[in-house]
Amino acid sequence: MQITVLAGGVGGSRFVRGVREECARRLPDGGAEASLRQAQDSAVTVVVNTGDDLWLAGLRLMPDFDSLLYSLAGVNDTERGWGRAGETERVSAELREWGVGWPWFTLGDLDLGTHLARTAWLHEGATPSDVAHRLQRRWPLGVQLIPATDTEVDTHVLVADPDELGGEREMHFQEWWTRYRATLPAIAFRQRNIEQARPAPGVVEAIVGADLVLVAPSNPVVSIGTILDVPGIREALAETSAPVIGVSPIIGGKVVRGMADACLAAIGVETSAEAVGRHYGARAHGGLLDAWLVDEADAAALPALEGIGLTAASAPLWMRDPDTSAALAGAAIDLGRALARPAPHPEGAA
Ligand code: FO1
Repeated sequence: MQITVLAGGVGGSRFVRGVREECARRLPDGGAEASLRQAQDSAVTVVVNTGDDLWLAGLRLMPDFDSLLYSLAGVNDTERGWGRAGETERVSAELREWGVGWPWFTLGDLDLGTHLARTAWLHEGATPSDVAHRLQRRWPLGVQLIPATDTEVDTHVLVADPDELGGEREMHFQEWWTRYRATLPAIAFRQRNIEQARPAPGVVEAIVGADLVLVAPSNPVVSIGTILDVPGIREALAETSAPVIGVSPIIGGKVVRGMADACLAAIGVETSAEAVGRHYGARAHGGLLDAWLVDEADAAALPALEGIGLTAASAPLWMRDPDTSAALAGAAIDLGRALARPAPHPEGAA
C-alpha cells in the first residue's frame, strides 16, 4: 500500500512516526521483517513543507525537513520539538559574539553539521531533493522524505511594523515565529518565487500513484498551505484516485502545538476543527479532502462537515506516545480504506 503524507515539521513528525509504526504493525509478519517488507510493499512517502526554509549565517536551513529527519531517526530533541538530542551550543555562542546569524535563533553544534553538509552539497550543484536523499541515507527512517519543491519558496510575513506606527514590514517567517512568537498580527503570508516553483521530482508521482494520501495535523497555513501553493500539487491531489484524508491540528478549539491560531486568524479562519475542515474543503466541490478526522471533543461538528460534502469521523487525536500516534494513523488509514474506490470487479463488467 503506497501512502503519501503531506506534512510540516513538529506536528507532522509525530504523525509520520505513527504512520510508520502502524504500517509496520499491519504487516503480516508484524515486527520481524517489518523494516525490510515496509521498504518494499507499504511504502510511505512524505512530501515535506519547504516554506520554513531560510539562509542564515551563510547556511541553508530546512527546519521542517530536519525536524522530520531527526524525529524519524530518533535523534531529535523531544523537549524542544526541533534540533538534535544532546545538543551543545558552542558555535552558536561564538556566532552571537561575531553578530552573525540571529541572536534569537539557536544553531546547535550537531544541527550545524547538517546545515554545513547541506550547504556544501548545494554549492557542489546538488538540488534540495539530492540533499534530502543524501541526508536520510544516514539513518534507516522506514519512510522516504521528499521536499515539496526544489525552488526556494521561503515564507515571509507582512506585519504592522513593530517600530513604526502605521508602517508595514515584511520579515522571514522564522523571525516572526521565533523572535516575535507570532505575536505580531500577520497581514499576509507570501512565498518567494512561488509562481516559478514546481513540484520536486517524485512529488506528483507520489500523490497520483498513491493508494492513500494523508494530510498531517500540521499548520494548515504555513505548513500544509505552503505545500498546496506549489503549482502542480493541488492538481495532482485533484487527479489522484487515492482517497485524501486530513487530520485536524485543532482539538477543542485549541492548537495542539505551535501557533497555528495566529496563522489561521491572519487568513480569517476560526481556530476550530470544523473551520479548518471547511477551509480545506471537500474534494467533491473542488476542495482538498475526501474525509476529515476530528477529535472526539469535536464530534458535534461531524454533521456540519458531512453537510459540506466531507466524510467526517472522530477519533482520539492526542499523540502522546507511539501507541496513540499509531492508533491515530490507523484511524486515518481505516477511513481511507473505507473510502477507497473498490478495485474494478475482476470479472469485468457483468
Ligand atoms: N525554534 C525556536 O523557537 N527557537 C529557535 O532558536 C529555533 C532554532 C532552530 C534551528 C534550526 C531549526 O531547524 C529549527 C529551529 N527552530 C527554532 C524551530 C523552527 O522555528 C520550527 O521548527 C519550524 O520552522 C516552525 O514549525
